[in-house]
Order: sequence, then structure tokens, then C-alpha cells
Amino acid sequence: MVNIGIIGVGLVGSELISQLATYASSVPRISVIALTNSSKQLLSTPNYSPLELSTWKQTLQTQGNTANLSVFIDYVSNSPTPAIIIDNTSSQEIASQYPLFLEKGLHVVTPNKKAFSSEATLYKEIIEEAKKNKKLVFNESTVGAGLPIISTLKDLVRTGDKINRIEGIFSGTLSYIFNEFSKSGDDNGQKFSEIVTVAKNNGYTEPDPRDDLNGLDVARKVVILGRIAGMNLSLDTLPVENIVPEPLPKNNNQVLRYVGVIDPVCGESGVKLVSLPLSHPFATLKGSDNMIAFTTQRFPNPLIIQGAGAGAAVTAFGIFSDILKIADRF
Ligand code: NHO
Repeated sequence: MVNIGIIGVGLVGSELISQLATYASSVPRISVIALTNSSKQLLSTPNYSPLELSTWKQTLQTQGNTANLSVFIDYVSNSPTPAIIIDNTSSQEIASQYPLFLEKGLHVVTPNKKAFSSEATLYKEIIEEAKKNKKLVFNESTVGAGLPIISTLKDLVRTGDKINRIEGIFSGTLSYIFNEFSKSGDDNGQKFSEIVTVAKNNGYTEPDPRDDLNGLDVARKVVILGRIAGMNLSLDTLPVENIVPEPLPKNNNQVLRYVGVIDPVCGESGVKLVSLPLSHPFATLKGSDNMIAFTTQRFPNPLIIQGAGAGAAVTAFGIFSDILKIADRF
């Protein structure tokens, strides 16, 4: 049995609980014993019994106590069985406490990109604490939602392949915006702001959609992958081209794509807006899809992963599968 404490029950957190509730009978070894948002928390005190997931929203509202992170973490870390903290916030404050969570014996699963793309010192500390305490940290959903991007890259690196280049469309929101924009044209179609609103309503955007539009979200993903590939990338120095929310250039037989590049060979990593011919694989993407191409010594013709890269259902799927990877060990 693995016990779970969930921090953050917004768009992605709620969807995760719904997936856990629906498939609980097929994964009987997982129990949610605590959950919290920024104002209230619910603990299954005193005996670590599973919380009733079908009614968690009302119960949190009516019976929840004032949120208190240290009480929450103490409760989960004193669990009699192995326990996982799921961070479904976008909080830097929570991310900076992962070393503490690991020290307290907790495993960590998260779609929050902050810990893996901010200060290199925090990133190193997380890796060291996980190793020292023999605990696991999984963050598949931080890049490409539930697509197996991080696990594939880690497998390539750990088995000794040489990464020559990783190139991809890493933003579901921007894919969606460019696809809608290409469809409608800039004269008669929807306004840029209307397309962004639909992207937000579909759950593709970050809690603050400006992080998608200013390129920060893609930059974070490039840093996350670059660090796994052994590079010393930092948000402060990564070249990132901004996107202007004004009439975007539209050329015949070309589409706009926002491309992230990780290049350990030339050292030319960055994020740029490019106009591509319709024949380019990145030009064929539909909806909010991502496409990531790994060119390595073993894969001179790139290994390509493609699929929905944003939205609550696919992000929660990535978190759920990370939870199972930990639960399977106990
Ligand atoms: P919400 O809906 O704002 O919910 C946040 C929850 O955290 C709330 O319950 C809030 O009360 C709680 N919270 C915040 N601070 C707290 C604190 N200090 N203590 C306790 N609770 C706290 O956020 P979302 O939309 O559910 O997002 C959650 C996380 O998922 C974020 O880190 C986000 O970056 C990540 N995520 C989302 C997506 C997505 O599709 N929406 C993706 C990946 C990760 O693959 C996706 C992606 O990259 C999307 C990207 N925008 C793109 O490609 O376009």
C-alpha cells in the first residue's frame, strides 16, 4: 500500500483525483490520505484511512482545516506505509521544499516545472537528497504532459546513448493558437485574445497564461531536458524569442511554430519563433499537439514522440503513471 498526499487541487489536481477515483479498483494499492489547496486542507486523521474521493470537494469545503503545510507534511511523512507527495501547484515555495520532503522520507511526483528549471542549486539538492534517502522523484508531466519525453530521455542517457540534438514543439497552448490562427487568418477570423481564451478554457495554459505567451513555459521545458542531457542550462542565459500578441506574420505555404532546441554538441540551445514550410513535420501538428525529436548516436534519424501536450486529462495521466511507477515497487 502506498499513501498519497496531494498539494494543489485546481484544474490538474482535481482531474488527477477524478482519475484515481475512477480507476481506484484497478489500482487498489494507492490511497489518498491528505489533500490541500492554498486555503484548506483535509487529513484522514488519525488512522491514515483513505479519504472518500467521490465527495472530496464538499468535504474539503465543509470539514477542511486551515491549510498548514508543515502539519500536512508531518502527517503524510509519518505514514506507516511508503508515502508520496504530489505537488500540483505552480508554486516556487512548494518546489523549494522538495529536498525537505525527501529528507522526511517522502517520494515526490509533480507536474510543477519550477524545481527542475529554476536555480541549479535546488535541482542538484533534489537529486542528492533523493539519492541519499533512497527516494524517488518523477516529473514526467513537466514536459509534454503525459507523453513519455522525460522517461525516454533518461533511458537514452542512462544506457549511454549520446544526445546530439533535441528539437521540438513543447507548447500545447502555442500549438493550438498557431493552428487556430492559420485556420482563420488574421482578417476575418477570431482575434488573438479570443483564441487565447479558448486555450485557457480548454485547460492548455499555465495558471498564468502570460507564462505561455512570453515563452517562459517552453524555456523551462528546454532547461529541464537540457539538464537531464547533462547540460548546465539556466533560464537566465537561455536565448528566448518573445511572441508578440499582435497580427502574426502569415506567409503562403508556411506556418509559424515556436521551437525549443537543446543542442549539447554545438551548445546552441534556445527557443525561437520560426516559419516552416507545410512539408516540415512540425507543420503537420494538430490542435494542442507537441512533437519532440531526439537525434542521438543510436538514432541518427530522430526518435520522434508526438501527441497531446497540454490539458488536464493528459497531464493528470502523466502524474498517475508516475505514481504507479513508485507504487509498483512496494
Ligand atoms: P491551478 O488550477 O491554478 O491549481 C493550483 C492549485 O494549487 C490550487 O488548488 C491552489 O489552491 C493550489 N496551491 C497553490 N499554491 C499553493 C500552496 N502554496 N500551498 C497549497 N496549495 C497551493 O493550476 P493547474 O492549472 O491545475 O496547474 C497545476 C500544475 O500543473 C502547474 O504547475 C502547471 O504548470 C502544471 N502543468 C499543467 C499542464 C496543463 O496542461 N495545464 C501541463 C504541464 C504541467 O503539459 C502541460 C503543459 O505544459 C501546459 C502548457 N501550458 C502548454 O504546453 O501549453
